Amino acid sequence: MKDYPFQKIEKKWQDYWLSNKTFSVKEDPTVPKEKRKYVLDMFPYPSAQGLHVGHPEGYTATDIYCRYLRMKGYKVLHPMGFDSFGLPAEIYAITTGTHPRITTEQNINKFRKQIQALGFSYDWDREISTHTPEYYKWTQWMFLKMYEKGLAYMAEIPVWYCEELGTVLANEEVLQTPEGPRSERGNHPVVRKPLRQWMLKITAYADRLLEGLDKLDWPESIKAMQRNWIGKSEGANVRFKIKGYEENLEVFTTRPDTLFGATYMVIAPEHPLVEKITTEKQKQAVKEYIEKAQLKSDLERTDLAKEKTGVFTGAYAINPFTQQEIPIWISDYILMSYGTGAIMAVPAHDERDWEFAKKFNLPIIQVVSRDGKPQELTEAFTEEGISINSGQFSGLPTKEAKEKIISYIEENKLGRRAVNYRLRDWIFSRQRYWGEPFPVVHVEGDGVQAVPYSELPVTLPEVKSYKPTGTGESPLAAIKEWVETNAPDGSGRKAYRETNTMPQWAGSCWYYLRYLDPHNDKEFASKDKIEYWMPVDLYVGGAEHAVLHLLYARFWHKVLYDLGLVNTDEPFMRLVNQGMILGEDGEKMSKSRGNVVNPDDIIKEYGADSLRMYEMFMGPLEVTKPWSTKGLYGVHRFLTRVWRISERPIVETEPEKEHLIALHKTIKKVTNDTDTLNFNTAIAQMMTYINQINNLKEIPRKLWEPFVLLLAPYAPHIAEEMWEKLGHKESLAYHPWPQYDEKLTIDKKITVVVQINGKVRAKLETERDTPKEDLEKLALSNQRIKELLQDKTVKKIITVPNKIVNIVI
Ligand code: ANZ
Repeated sequence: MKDYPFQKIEKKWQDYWLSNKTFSVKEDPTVPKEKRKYVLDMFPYPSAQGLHVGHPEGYTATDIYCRYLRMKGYKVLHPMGFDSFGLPAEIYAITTGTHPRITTEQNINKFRKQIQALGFSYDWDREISTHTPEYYKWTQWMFLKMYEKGLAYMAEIPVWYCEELGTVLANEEVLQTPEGPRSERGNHPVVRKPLRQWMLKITAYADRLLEGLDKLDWPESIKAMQRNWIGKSEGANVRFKIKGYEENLEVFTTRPDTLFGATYMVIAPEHPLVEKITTEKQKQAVKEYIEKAQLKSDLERTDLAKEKTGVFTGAYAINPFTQQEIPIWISDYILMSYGTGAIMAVPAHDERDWEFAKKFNLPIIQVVSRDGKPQELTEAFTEEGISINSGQFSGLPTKEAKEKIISYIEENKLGRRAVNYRLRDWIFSRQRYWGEPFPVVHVEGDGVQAVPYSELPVTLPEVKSYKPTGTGESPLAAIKEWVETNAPDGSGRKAYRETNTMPQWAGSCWYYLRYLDPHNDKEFASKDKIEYWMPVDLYVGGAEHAVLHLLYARFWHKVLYDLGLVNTDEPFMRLVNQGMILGEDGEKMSKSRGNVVNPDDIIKEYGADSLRMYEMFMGPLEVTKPWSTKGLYGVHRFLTRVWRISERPIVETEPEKEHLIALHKTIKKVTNDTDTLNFNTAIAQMMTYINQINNLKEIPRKLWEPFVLLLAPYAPHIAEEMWEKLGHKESLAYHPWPQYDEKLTIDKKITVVVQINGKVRAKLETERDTPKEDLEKLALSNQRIKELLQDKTVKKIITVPNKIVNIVI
């Protein structure tokens, strides 16, 4: 099939687009807002491995959509860049001594080449990389804005620390294994360690991050994951007296209606009262228990399936509703980081409390039932129902009981209504070299001072060794000349630079804004340009970013919005997640399985157009699908057939009606499907069309030109080449999209049902408007009807044209 010279064609058009800047876009104020579109891809981390076949999937989808929109007359912003700070380059530097900037920039060059070899229509004048000082100057600038607003603060908190990697890891970067917690990267042991960290107060935005989801056109599954991650719970904080002590034990509960059933209390091993209230007799057991708990992760501790463990403190609390003395236990299923770090246990109505009570023989009192009557419980009854055994509140349905009890609690000063979020503040520092330095210094005897805006960026110094110091500090801590400086207030006092760096998420929180104005050295982006393009109309990327990146970026954007720096309070109006591409064997692609498909090889052998089109033809964009070499051949054969047709004589004669109908149906289907991102079915329709016209020896121009335009977003190189062969001097990139004639797309064939005595017995495929007599003849000659009528007499036939033939016997 060598007659389709894809290599030559693809190189030619890629060079053409680049040198003519075909896809660079300028703001034109005469274009109305609704005619502008911002279509964004999740920018890649430039890994040493280069592009994998998952990248072109999302990138092809947005490229098709952008090319289509341009032909529809839209002004389209479609940029690309690199998320170029990150751990792999630093780890590589530790072993080889090569500066992370050097490897990162090599990788970027490789990525750019690979991306360009796929013919994507990015505006390369807007390319950015998050590791450049011109970029991270603004990341630092935004951090200072947050610091000024009180949204960035320092805290000493227990974090996952990996000795081997020499860094703190986020919860999501830690795996629970039978050998204990391990780093996701490299499988090294990790431990809990209290360290001073920079934190961002994302919790202050919890409610708005929740509410904002309602107006977004995002997959429901992603919204659900964000809601769950934020985890809003409503209930009350209630104070219990501790027998023999001044202090109260405060708990958070979402079920204040079950207070009469609280038969014991449980506090977290880290709870500040543990030491105080533990009796002499229990000291040793408590100490041992706490040591064990420290080795577990939150996930492990709260795992429902896990066998409950615990230890009695020896102390008692007083249930403020029953006045009963109830024992205070310690258990690791209570997290110090949630609510108040203590609970009232209601074993009759909470699964974990039930298990715990069964194991340690604690009393179980039912206080809610389905019908207001007590029953024999064999497990916790966790549903809502009617309160029982609850004094004056008995007989109330759960919702009402909650409200009444909360009012009672507030009136009697036992506590107050409370809301809790699972969302925690964002640990925003890493003990690494290859990241954005914090623009702050620690002044001797005076704490933190911001570096003045005029001195930004605070650039990364050159270092000799990238190895972490092992004390939990970043390699930057070892560079005295950089660390030691003077206080920015001019007081002449000694100051030390912050040696932590920002996490990789920082740069990706706002990169979509820098594309708007990438060379501006006065602002991160001008107001006009933000106003012109924002918000992003379509954002495409992997579902693995469901919470972290997509939640962090939304938070960051809301902060900028509150500062009056952006014009919308949400950055990404519509989100689409491409499905994962699995190996030919149906397994996730991985080096160790040996099932990785390399896009470079495919491009070399079959061309970028074949790869693009194949990835779109595999199935709906959002679903997970396995690679199929056969499928790739199929698409390549299709493009070869298209190429061969383009080599036939083009004639100016009027096409046959049947071919015109085929064309207009194709225009209609490809238009609708491209508009709704249903690329696989659009391609199937183009294939049908090619089969329908393939037997023509000469091709009427009227049948060919529109097809070339329809194909262009999908296989732009071959389309441009064929367009040129048709005699056009200019790229088709901005040529108007073909129109269809609705009349030519209406199906002529219709289905008429045949009934016998009102029961449907057969269906006839006929031409629309077949005359009554012909319909009756057709019905009576139908095989099934003939059989059914064999020995019957037909009394009457009632026929409604285009609809029904009813035979009465
Ligand atoms: C009494 C009770 C009775 C509860 C009942 C539940 C059911 P969410 O929805 O996750 O917010 N809880 C409170 N703080 C906790 C902590 N630090 N660690 C572990 N568990 C904690 O759940 C809130 C419920 O989880 C609270 O309501 C509390 O148990 C428990 F029939 O209080 B409940």
